[in-house]
Amino acid sequence: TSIVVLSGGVGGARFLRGLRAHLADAPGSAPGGPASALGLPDSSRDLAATAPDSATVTAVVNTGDDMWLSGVRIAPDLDSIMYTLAGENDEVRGWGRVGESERVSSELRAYGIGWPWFTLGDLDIGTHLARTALLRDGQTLTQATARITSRWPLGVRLLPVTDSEVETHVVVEPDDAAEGRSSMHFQEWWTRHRASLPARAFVQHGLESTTATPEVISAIVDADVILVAPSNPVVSIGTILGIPGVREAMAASAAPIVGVSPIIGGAVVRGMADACLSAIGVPTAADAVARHYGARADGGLLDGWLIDEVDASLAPGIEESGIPTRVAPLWMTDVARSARLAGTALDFVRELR
Ligand code: GDP
Ligand code: FO1
Ligand code: CA
Repeated sequence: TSIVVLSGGVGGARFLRGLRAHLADAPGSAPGGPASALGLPDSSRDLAATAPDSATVTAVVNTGDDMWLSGVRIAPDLDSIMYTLAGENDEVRGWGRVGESERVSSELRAYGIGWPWFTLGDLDIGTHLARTALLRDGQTLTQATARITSRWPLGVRLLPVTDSEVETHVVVEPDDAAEGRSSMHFQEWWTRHRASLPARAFVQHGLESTTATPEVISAIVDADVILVAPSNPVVSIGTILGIPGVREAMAASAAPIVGVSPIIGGAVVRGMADACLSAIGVPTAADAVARHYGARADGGLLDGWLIDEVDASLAPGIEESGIPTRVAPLWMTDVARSARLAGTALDFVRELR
């Protein structure tokens, strides 16, 4: 079984960690099955029953947050997923490496290089240097990512959605808060201004003459299952879908497409995705996000949509819009809960087949 997950950073990373755990624990996991295919330790293969159903997981990852800073290429969502699946992420802070130090960053600040409000941890800089070295040697971001992620047994293949530098910029009011500028890189709007400057639009710079990578297109077209992680619908999933070739590949794929709502009880679980949704006129509600993605039968994205129990009253309304809906606990507060959520999503896919 080939499972493709469209993913942003933290929400996507948590979902992928749960999916990996679910597949490792599934009764069907046999030697040579999901556990080994996913590069997990032997202990997780002990459930070795009979079914030879092996699963591979490929994450198609947003690269719109990426940028050059202080001479290095930074890819926040790829790194969030890599660190989380490696168990190396800072769970409390929500980004970067655990046990991080900031000596290099304070030197850069002293030189006035980089963004003073954006901290590159010392360990994290190791990743950026490695990526930059590979890119400067002529490798694509896809190749550089494969090389960098091979350090850890992630159990998930990470594919940047594109190898081109397509970066998300935010169109804002050119007032004092924006220092007179009418647009800025997403990272400045998100991290420096905490999404507080009203956004008029999100624009993908560098979109001309770009496409999704061949690896992404064939992963999607050949997938047996496609899951849309509970990621930011605008600047994570929206950015992925905006890369030419992705929507066409999704439409062409025979795989059912099931999405998981990042909105629980009419609020974002963490972060400021609500500011992104209001900028594009979508209410912060599980049904509104489903309608925004659209029913696949009507040329939209989704064959199915998972919402939380607290949003269950929305279910009939969503189904009227042509999107079959299931209700499940969507909080990914620990790996076990995330694994159950992933299992529910896969059960739902089976019902839709
Ligand atoms: P980012 O790139 O780091 O912003 O991460 P993503 O785009 O992957 O995901 C951000 C979204 O994840 C936010 O809008 C949150 O609402 C959502 N999210 C975070 N934790 C959870 C959770 O436990 N359950 C669900 N359903 N969504 C979550
Ligand atoms: N988020 C912050 O709030 N402050 C930072 O200084 C910061 C640095 C940083 C460095 C590398 C990296 O990959 C991510 C970093 N983040 C930081 C997180 C990042 O701004 C965002 O949360 C995402 O781009 C949104 O997904
Ligand atoms: Ca992101």
